[in-house]
Amino acid sequence: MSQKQAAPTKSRVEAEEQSSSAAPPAETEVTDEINPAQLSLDHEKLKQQQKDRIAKLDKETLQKLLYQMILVRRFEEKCAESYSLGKIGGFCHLYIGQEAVAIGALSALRPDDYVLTSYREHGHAIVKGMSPDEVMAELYGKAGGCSSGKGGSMHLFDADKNFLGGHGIVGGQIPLATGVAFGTKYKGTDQVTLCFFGEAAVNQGAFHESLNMAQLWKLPCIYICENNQYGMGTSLQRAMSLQDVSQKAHAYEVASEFVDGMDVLAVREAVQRSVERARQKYLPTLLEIRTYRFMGHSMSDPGNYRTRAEIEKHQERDPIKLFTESLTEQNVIDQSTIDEIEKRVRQEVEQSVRFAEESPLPDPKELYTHVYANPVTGDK
Ligand SMILES: Cc1ncc(C[n+]2csc(CCOP(=O)(O)OP(=O)(O)O)c2C)c(N)n1
Ligand SMILES: [Mg+2]
Repeated sequence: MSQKQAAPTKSRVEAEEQSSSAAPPAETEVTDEINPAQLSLDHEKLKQQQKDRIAKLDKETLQKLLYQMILVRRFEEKCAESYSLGKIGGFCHLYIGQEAVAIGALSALRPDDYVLTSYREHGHAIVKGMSPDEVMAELYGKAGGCSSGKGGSMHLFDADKNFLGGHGIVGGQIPLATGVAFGTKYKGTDQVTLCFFGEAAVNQGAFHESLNMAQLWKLPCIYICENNQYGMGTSLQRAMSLQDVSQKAHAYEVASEFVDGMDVLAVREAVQRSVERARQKYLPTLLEIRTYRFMGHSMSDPGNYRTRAEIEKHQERDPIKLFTESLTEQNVIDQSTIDEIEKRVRQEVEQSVRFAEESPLPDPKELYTHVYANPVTGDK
């Protein structure tokens, strides 16, 4: 008689490293019912956790994080306005509500680390060091854009800044990032690669193949699932059998954590732990960062798959509002600091629109440059 196999352990890596994994909170189920008392309790609890983290950081770092979140928010509000005016065409996916994820995560990196992400990438690109001018011009389809106006919103790219896109194929960037991490390890550098993707990408085979190889080959890649709970108009509940995304790492013995994506400092700390694991031990990590997008999937989303009440419930935990309140209560900033940040941001965003408006359209002669053609068949 065959011996009964022992139940699989949760994760060998987790057990070894005592990573501070937290289980997703039970109350994450989305309902239309709003309980103001519960909301205010949640808000206070989250603020207290954030305050404990604030106490560990210097004023300059904290103010920079707030400035970056406000810059990305205002930049995208301007994108929405310009899109409605017909100045931006094609697809345009806004990141409003999710800012704490990119800003917290990128604050844990060195400039020479790599970042790859999906089409919801305006914020990642700006925080990785690309100028709002070249990003806005790209959205306008102008020659001054980072991809010479030929890529648009979904194809921001800057190899000099180690920002490798901007990808329109759901999950397409996951194997690419795995390859980038392989490349840095092969060359013997200690750079790490951050790969962002939505929770719908987790159902793609490419995600599973990448995690398997990353752990097997010990690659310094950090997989960040920005779980905003929807893939276009389909909720996570309707599309995924195991909704605790962080648990999927256990199948490959990859270390994982569940993180509150509305707290910029919680994200920063989780990514710092992952970066250390990647730089020092060449080990991958999967982070499930739970967040919510306040706008539609793209600018053309009628939004009839969720209620206004559901959106408002999540807006109570707006990451910028939460961080501003915590910083104010901790005396790190006051109203005059907030006004200064808003003024500086307004000028930068207005400047980016001026730059985009004044930049010429791409020269028609450029039509076939940078276009991939198969050298064997000649297919475009
Ligand atoms: C391989 C592939 N299948 C389908 C699509 C169409 N599509 C574009 S975005 C999207 C939803 C992706 O949702 P998620 O990964 O959660 O990212 P989010 O948009 O929420 O940031 C789908 C299905 C695509 N671009 N690529
Ligand atoms: Mg999603």
